[in-house]
Amino acid sequence: MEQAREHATEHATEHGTEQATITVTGMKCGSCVRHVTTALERQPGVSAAQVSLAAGAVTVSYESGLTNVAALVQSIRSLGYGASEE
Ligand SMILES: [Cu+2]
Repeated sequence: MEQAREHATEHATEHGTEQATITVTGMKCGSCVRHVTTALERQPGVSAAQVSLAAGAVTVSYESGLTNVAALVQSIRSLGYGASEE
């Protein structure tokens, strides 16, 4: 996974880095924020995930050639939180 992320970062200009905001429900504390952040940052192609507990949303920077919003939403749902694209 780490290699995939480095690769994604290297070629970000080649393929294009995109940003998406995903609404997340069910996060209650800083531990939830860390769970969601870590899960997203482990996804291939994701360079950054910024979770806002107050807003109930996460802004994800990802490489469009390696992942997509549906996969990111699914990775959050697999943790047990609600997620939908804004
Ligand atoms: Cu929590």
